[in-house]
Amino acid sequence: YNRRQKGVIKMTNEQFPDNFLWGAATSAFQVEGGNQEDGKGLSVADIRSYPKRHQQLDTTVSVDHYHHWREDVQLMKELGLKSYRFSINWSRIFPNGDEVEPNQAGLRFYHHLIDELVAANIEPMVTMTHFDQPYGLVKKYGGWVDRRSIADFVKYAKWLLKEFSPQVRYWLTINEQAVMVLATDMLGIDDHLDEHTRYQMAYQANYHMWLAQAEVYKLCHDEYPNCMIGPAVSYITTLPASRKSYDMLAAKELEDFYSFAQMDVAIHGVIPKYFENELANLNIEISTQPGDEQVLQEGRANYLGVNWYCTTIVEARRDADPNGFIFRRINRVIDPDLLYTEWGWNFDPVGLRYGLRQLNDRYPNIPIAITECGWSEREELIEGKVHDPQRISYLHDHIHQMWLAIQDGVNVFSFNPWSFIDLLSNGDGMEKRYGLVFVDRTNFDEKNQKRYKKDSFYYYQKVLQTNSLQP
Ligand code: BGP
Repeated sequence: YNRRQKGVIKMTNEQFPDNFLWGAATSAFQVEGGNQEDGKGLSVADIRSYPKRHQQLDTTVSVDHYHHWREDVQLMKELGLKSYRFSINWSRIFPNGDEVEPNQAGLRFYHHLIDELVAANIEPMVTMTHFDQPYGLVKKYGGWVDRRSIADFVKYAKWLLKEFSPQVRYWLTINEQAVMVLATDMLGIDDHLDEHTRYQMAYQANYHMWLAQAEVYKLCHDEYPNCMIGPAVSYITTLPASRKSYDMLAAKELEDFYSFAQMDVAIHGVIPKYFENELANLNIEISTQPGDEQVLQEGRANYLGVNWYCTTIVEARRDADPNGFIFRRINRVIDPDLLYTEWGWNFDPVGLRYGLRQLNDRYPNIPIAITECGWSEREELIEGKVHDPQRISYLHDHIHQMWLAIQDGVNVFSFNPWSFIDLLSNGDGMEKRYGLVFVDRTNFDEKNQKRYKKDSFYYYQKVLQTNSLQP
């Protein structure tokens, strides 16, 4: 593909607010390894089958952050991070998910990590679960699909808040719920079931996740009023392929269903009618209990974690059944003017500003942390160096658009590139890299996992040092 270099941007004095939280992000199963050490149980992420060609790649070692955490925090310090977004591995704390008491060795690991971060003046931003429900709960009752999962998550969240809240002020409950619901095996649902059954189960799970989070939001506000808590939502800003009303409606319907439903429930505490209509199109019925509406209403997030990578462009399929599922009513369109990664994710920084403006219109002045934002490449080490100009360009242009959005009045207080360090991609293992730090291993060769700073590390370091965008 055509490698686009940095866009021509008219520079103004792009200074960021003094207390802006410059971070970087990872998640537990993607970096830690040590997936059965110190009493850890297996999680859905650990057992989930990777695509066939990556069968030998698993979470046993990942990039071995479990044994390199001190060195990794040193690198964060050198980078100048003000915050670090990571997740706690649920099954390190509750190995099977249903224990009454937590695994002390699991708590200890995160105490050490958090102490080290705080000592380095790095504010921890912690995700409670990032695709990693304990597999024990899936075996016991089907995981999130079963209503008992609510109590097991709330118990876990209570422990986390109690143990870590003095040091951790920023909490994210569940990472990218909408992604798990669509890729149903991420919830531990058997791939062999027919599609209707899988979706029926997945949207029931989605409902339980909403209730569980609402309980945790309320608990957190009541007992830890200094904390901020919200979901980490996958926000794919969705653009119409043309100005025709049907294409614009198709884009809106997809964006509403996939991204805004998640945020509407977290912020407004009500399940939107447009979401229920889509489930009706799928012939899905959600089983509920009296009092659920009140739980959703009483437990709401006080900030939004937004995972933002790219836009998607869609057109309406005008021959489709108007009462069919939204994904059958649209086609995805490729814009020949945009650069795409090898995996089909575009480079469309203005889409970030547009998306942030939409969020602010919908939830006026809501505090927003961009909890993921990044560019993937295949990369290798050449004479101890990794040159990643496209990632630098991506960071530059997205930080620029975020700055413009802040000037527009959007309340963005934190930015976290995905990812701090190379890690297992969800579908492509080590082939698809996002890190500011390179890790020397490949899918099938663990090597020594030695760390190397990429060019983008030094670029981002300058932004953090000056608290402003570097031309
Ligand atoms: C988000 C996830 C991350 C991360 C990222 C990149 O959906 O929250 O866990 O993996 O996307 O996706 P991928 O790994 O598929 O490239």
